[in-house]
Amino acid sequence: MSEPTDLSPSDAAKLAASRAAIALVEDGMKLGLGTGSTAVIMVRELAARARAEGLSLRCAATSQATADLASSLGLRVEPLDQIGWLDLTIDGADEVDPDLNLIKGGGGAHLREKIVARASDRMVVIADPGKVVETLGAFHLPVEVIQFGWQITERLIREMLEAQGLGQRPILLRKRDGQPFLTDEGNLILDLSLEAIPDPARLARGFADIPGVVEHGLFLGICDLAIIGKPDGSVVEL
Ligand code: ABF
Repeated sequence: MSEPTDLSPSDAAKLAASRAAIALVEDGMKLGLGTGSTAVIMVRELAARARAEGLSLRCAATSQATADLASSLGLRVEPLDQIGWLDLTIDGADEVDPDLNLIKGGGGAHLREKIVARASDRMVVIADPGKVVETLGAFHLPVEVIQFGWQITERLIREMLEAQGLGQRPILLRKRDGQPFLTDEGNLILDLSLEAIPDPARLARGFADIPGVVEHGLFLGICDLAIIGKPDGSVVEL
């Protein structure tokens, strides 16, 4: 793989994490490919390694954007159901805590990301040091909701947060170019500014009781390994 020049410290860290994760890939593997800027770097590196070593890989993508990128680089991308169970998924995250719990969904792809991650023997997160936190919640928590009755769903979320002592926090309907952002599944996203999530498992159970919630960005007990890259090219594993 050629050495990129002029990388920002953050991109150098993402590259280091990507390369360490890609070292886990073996010929014949079925892979889940994440979404986001770290995943873009990882997919580029993966494609370069697959080309250089003639690896035979089958990939399921967590978003249309990743599917398009991976295909354009020569990786074999197939529908998840066609591949079946995956050996390894490599994805980015918005926050990682010391127990490997995550917030994901800043890119709006957490529904597919969670399905793909749960369909994998191993889920590895790649991130730069800015993603590591003691307590989840400084990053907004994305909640994907169906369009039908979304304002009722928002109200039920507010009531649930209130009941859990997390009330009175801003909830924003995500927009892009002034229009409601639609996920790959055609749903809306509500971004919750919670500041801190003292009991992520309790919050996840709260979302499970609200019918219009399709999926939230808390990934609890799903990640097996987090590889944190540093700008100097080294990595730390959590
Ligand atoms: C996806 O991309 C997400 O779930 C997460 O929100 C985001 C991380 O993006 P980046 O790598 O650009 O920080 O994996």
